[in-house]
Amino acid sequence: MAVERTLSIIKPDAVADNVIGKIYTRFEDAGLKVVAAKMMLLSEEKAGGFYAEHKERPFFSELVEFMTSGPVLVQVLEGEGAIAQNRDIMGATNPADAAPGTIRADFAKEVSRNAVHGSDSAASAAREISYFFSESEIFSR
Ligand code: DAT
Ligand code: MG
Repeated sequence: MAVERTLSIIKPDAVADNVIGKIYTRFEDAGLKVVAAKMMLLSEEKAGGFYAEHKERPFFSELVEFMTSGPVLVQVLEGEGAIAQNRDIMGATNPADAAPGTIRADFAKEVSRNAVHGSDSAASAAREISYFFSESEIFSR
């Protein structure tokens, strides 16, 4: 399998719950390297643009409101099959459906506040990484 990069976000609920380190440990234990990271408070425009594919969904305004409600930690993860690997360790979108031991099962409380984001395909990873990072801010190792 090829080395890939994927875009990950630790969402405002998990930052507020003070579990950044615990979630980073999950990435590292899964063989994913944090090769770029920044903490930021997303504007409505930045959050809405990030989730543009969901613009017509009934939960869109709630999603943008939540994603702008406090700081997030955005990172690029790199590793073998990183995109699928990250989705695996995140667990299902709804924490009620997430497999035991996944990040969402352990750190999220509801579908609308589900602790982490992870790119779902190579195309979305490329778009999402460049949405937050320039190539000079990414440190492969
Ligand atoms: P994922 O984050 O697992 O890729 P998604 O792309 O379908 O899930 O949705 C993006 C985010 O939107 C998701 O992390 C939380 C929110 N969301 C999805 N479905 C929802 C719902 N039924 N009610 C409230 N928020 C929802
Ligand atoms: Mg998604």
